[in-house]
This record gives sequence, C-alpha cells and structure tokens, in this order.
Amino acid sequence: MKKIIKIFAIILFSIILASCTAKKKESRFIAVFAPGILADSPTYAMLAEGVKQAVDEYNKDRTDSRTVKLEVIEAGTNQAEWGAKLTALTAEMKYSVIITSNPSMPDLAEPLTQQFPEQKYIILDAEKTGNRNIATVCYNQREQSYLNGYIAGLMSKSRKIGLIAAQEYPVMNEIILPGFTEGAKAADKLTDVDFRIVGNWYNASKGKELADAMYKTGIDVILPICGGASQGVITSAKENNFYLTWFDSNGFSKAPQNVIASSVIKQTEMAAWITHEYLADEIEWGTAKTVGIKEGYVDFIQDDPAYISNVPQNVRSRMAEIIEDIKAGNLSLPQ
Ligand code: RBF
Repeated sequence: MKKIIKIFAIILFSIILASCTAKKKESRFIAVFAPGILADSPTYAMLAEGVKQAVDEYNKDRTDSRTVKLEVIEAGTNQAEWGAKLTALTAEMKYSVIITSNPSMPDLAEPLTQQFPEQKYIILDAEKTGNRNIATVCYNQREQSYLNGYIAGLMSKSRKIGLIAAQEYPVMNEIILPGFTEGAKAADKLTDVDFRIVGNWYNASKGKELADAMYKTGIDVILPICGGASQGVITSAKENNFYLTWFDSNGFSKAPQNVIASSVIKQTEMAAWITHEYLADEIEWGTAKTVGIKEGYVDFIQDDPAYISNVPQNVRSRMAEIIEDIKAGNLSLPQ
C-alpha cells in the first residue's frame, strides 16, 4: 500500500512539475525595449528586426500554445523617462525577457533585478557582468571607429576631419572618438579631429548647423553618430560637397556621392542569434560577450558600388589590408 501511495505521489508530482514547465514555456513573451525611436537609429531598427526574425522562425513550426509572443516598445527620446518606462514594463511581469540595446541600459536594469528577481534582461551594445538576470553583448567599437578614422585620414585633403555625436557618453568619449582619432592619425599623423555635440538624437537642424560650421573651418570628412540629427549632416554634405563616413549600418545610399565608408555592426544577426539562444535556454546569464571583426559582427563594407566609385583603388587596397591585419591578429585594437 505504502509503495502504491509513493508511486502515486511521484506521478502526481511529475504531473504538477510538467504542467508548471509547460505553463512557463507557454507564457514566453519577449519585449524589445528600444531606448529611443527606431527611425534613423539603425542599432534599434536592427535590434527589433533581429528579434522578430528569430521569433518568427521559432514560431514557424509551432502551434498556438507553444508560440512565443513579441512586443516592441519605443521608449522615446526623453532619456529621463527611460527608467520609469523600464520599471513599468518590468512590473507588468508578463515578459519572460526584455531585450534592449545601448550602453546606458545595464544601470537602469540592474536595480530592477533586486525588486523583480524573475525578470531577465538581454542588453546588446553594452557591457555588464556578475548579475544572474542580465546578459550583455558589446561590439568592438574601437575597431569600428578606427576604420572610419583611417579612411577619413586617407581621403581628407585638408587634414581636418570631424565627428558629430548626439551626446557625450563613456563609450563615445573613451572608445569611439579615440578610435576614430587613432585611425586618422595612423593614416596621416598630421590629421586633426574636431568633435562636436548635437545635444540629442533627433535635431536635424542642429546637425546641419554644426556640419556647416565645421565645413567652414576646412573640415572635409565628417562622421555623424547622432540618430535623426544625422539627416542634417547629410544635407550639409550634399550642399557643401564634403565627404561622410557612416557608422553602424550601410549608409552609402543616403548620399551616394558623399559617403566614402560604412563600418557596420551586425546587430540584426546578433539580436537573432541571442534570441535563438534564449529560446533554447542557452544564455549564459551574468556574462558579457565582446565581438568584433574577427567574429564577423563588425564589418567594413567593401563591395558597395558607391564605395568603389567614390574611393580610389589605392585607398581601397590599403583599407582591405588593414581589415585583413585585424582579422589575422596583426593589428590588435582591443576595446
Ligand atoms: N544610438 C542611436 O542610434 N540612437 C539613439 O537614440 C541612441 N541613444 C543613445 C542614448 C544613450 C544614453 C547612449 C549611451 C547611447 C545611445 N545611442 C543611440 C548610441 C548607441 O548606443 C551607439 O553608441 C551608437 O549607435 C554607435 O554605435
């Protein structure tokens, strides 16, 4: 009799456990939290696209109860509201994971993991270790900015180039701007780099004003990293006929006569890959991954027709050599 009760208890326990697990799987709901707006911010558009691709693929062969739901939330350009918006999203307790992107996000997510110990966060373009609820991936932006700087240094006639950033933040001040400068000076040590700030990620008039002013000082190559404000920098480049180098996505089509380079991050692929990892329960929580050119997640576009027509063969060959040197480990640019 005792044995029967024991077997019965084991069966009952297994059923309860199985139903809990099923419930957990059933309720998988992913939120993409874009700290900003998707338009004109390639990193966020790629984030949403990559997660969506992975979710669609996962759901393809699954029926209702096992499919994963996805919601994309744009937190808007007022950064003061992001903390409250992330808190509200977390407090809904309906998302099994919140996937977001930018280096300021770990500081907003970290305190929430104390209050909501069930909530997981995947943060791209950021670095944070040691929290069991957070996994991060960051791109080697020293490599990315070095390549932009190098080609700007080779292509500038005035030896004056510029970077227009939306705002100052540690990755900008400690990695992107120094990498850009380092690349430019490696190409031509007499190159000067001017650095200007828009003050936000959307003001195109301010972007144009800054670019016009820089052009007047003799600057002939500009790298804009300022979201929607980059539209103004593009307008200025077309009007004044100076060069642009582009960051994060392929920008050649934005100004086919002016853009001489695009160094890209493969954020769509990374977002899709990490979402697959998450859905397969294979995320290493608490860890930070850094990926660059070698891993295939930072790249420099060499086959765009605008690159080939705007940039002379000798410069393209030099760029190809540098990229090969980085891949082969002959040029080390750790971030
Ligand atoms: N990049 C964008 O493309 N759009 C944005 O709205 C945006 N907002 C940001 C806000 C903060 C507080 C920080 C630290 C970075 C932001 N970035 C944004 C920059 C982004 O993380 C990355 O550094 C650049 O896109 C260059 O890869």
